[in-house]
Amino acid sequence: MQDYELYYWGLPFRGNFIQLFLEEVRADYRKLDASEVYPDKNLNIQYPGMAPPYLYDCRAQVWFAQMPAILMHLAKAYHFLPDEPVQHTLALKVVLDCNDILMEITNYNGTVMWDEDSWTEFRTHRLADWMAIFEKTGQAHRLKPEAGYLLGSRLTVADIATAALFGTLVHSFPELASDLEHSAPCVASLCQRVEGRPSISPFLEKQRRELGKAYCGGRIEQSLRDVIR
Ligand SMILES: N[C@@H](CCC(=O)N[C@@H](CS)C(=O)NCC(=O)O)C(=O)O
Repeated sequence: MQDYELYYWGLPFRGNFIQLFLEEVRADYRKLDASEVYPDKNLNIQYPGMAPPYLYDCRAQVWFAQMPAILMHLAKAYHFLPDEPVQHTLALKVVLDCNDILMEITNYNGTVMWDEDSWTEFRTHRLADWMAIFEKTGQAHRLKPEAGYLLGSRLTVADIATAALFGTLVHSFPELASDLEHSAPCVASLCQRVEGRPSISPFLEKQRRELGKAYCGGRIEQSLRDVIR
């Protein structure tokens, strides 16, 4: 029996936050398709969530939904939280910021499709501000262009989440690489360092070979592709 089962679609979007972490710690896990649980069996699990990702902790025999909760569960188990208690809260704040950005970039899970004007407004203001928020957090912890981590002296869950967010975004939409470079240059290179880690890069190479530039899927990804250029 492996230690974890991760249920997500064949897409990076929210799943990669969990999967990059599991790869980094070389966890013994199985990735299964979200359709094994969602939507039909969703209410049958112990602590149902509204939507994927789901993590089943096989040893504890507990189901978790909600990406930030899953990531914090793993971070505690593998000592991937910063050492200072105040920084624990900051790590959670970073993961929640990431999840807010996922929600915003998909226009609230595809509730409304992007058009040129709404996308330009979002890209120029809120997305740029979000990037600057990460850069400022890193600078407060001595993140430099060629070295350092978002919350201090060692790799934590906040770095994995940051790379899963912005690394995936600029891979899937290379047009946004210059936005990240402009608003958050140290974060841009942090993402490259995390993605290049020996534990993570073989996974990403294989995933990107198989999935290409796929991001969140569905009509909302198409709408993003139509407006990003
Ligand atoms: N707040 C949840 C959001 C989960 C979520 O929206 N999942 C998306 C895929 S990334 C989905 O399948 N949505 C379909 C739905 O909400 O029914 C989390 O962070 O895990």
